[in-house]
Amino acid sequence: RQSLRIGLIPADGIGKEVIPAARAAIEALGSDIPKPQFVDLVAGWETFTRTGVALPQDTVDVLRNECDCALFGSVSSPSRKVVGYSSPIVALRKELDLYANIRPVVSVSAEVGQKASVDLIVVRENTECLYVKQEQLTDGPNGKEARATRLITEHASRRIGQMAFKLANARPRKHLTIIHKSNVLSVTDGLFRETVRSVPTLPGVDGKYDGVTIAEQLVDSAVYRLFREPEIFDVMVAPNLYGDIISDAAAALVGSLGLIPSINAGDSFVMGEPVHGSAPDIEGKGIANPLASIRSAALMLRHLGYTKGADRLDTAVDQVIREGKTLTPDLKGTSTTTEVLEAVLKKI
Ligand code: NAD
Ligand code: K
Ligand code: MN
Repeated sequence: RQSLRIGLIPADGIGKEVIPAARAAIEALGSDIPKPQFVDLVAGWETFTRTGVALPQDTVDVLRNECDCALFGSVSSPSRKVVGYSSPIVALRKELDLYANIRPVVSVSAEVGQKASVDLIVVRENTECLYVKQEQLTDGPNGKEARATRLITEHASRRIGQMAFKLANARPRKHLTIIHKSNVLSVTDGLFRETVRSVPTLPGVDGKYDGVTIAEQLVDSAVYRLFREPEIFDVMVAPNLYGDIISDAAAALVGSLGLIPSINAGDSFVMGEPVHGSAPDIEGKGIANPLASIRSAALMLRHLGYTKGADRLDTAVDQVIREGKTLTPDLKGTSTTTEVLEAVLKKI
């Protein structure tokens, strides 16, 4: 590959502050990766208020036809229902069939309030569950009634299960925990659980996952154990909503959402994305933590096989956290986004 075409979709709020930092970090890698070519693309709430569409078709087409990968910032989705609006990130994950959301949560320094020995990956199913967004509001005999469809398919559960086994098998501990609530939701979560469990018996697997130990944990007690003994978890695989919640909870153990990266991965495309949202409470102040986005760039590069570039980004971020001198206020520091970026660039 001569060049690496990277779509950039900062979207809303602090996305506009942290995605440029990730871009600068990638540019600093020089010849460790093919020459990056960035393509600026729009989506989000601001795009919606300007144009009436949150995810322009052009953005999807350019990503599909002209990009090798992408970085997404964060959207400001309103909590109330707005006619014609629907979350562009949820739509993008579906449009590009990015069925796996992979979220590593790792502690590197107790100094900045990180709970020791957290080293886990949340593998979140990214296309279905309650996020199919089929909701109805009707009038019942005693007032309004709201319903939502929760879709769990064998197909989606199997491919996320395969992804989780593959990731677990590549880690030293090789331990996989299936998160569900099938004591109550025996049909939907039951299907998820059984399908993931059956991955090692699929044709073609041929004992590949014999070394992986499998555990299960109900989602509520999983959060409890996550806070009390996070070291028991290695890879956690979960349906969409549980995975969303568990990974935000895990972020608290390492000090800040501003540290947690993710990739949205499919079989033919990958999009890096910090786990956090648009953070309206700190938007425009120049103090958003850029490290989650830089780590997301690293994760994206690693997924594409550019291990050396990814390692350099991760090592630089870890060094800045360990030194503890240049940190944003979410990590009890006093530095700005730009100062943290500069510190990372120096390490790179
Ligand atoms: P949030 O992640 O935006 O913020 C939660 C808290 O964490 C806030 O106090 C914020 O200041 C802090 N925080 C988050 N990222 C930070 C960073 N990089 N540096 C420093 N502090 C950081 O979650 P929220 O407040 O629940 O949601 C705000 C908006 O973001 C909503 O409109 C929501 O829909 C949207 N959102 C979007 C995504 C996405 O784009 N995938 C994900 C979550 C939330
Ligand atoms: K985000
Ligand atoms: Mn979330």
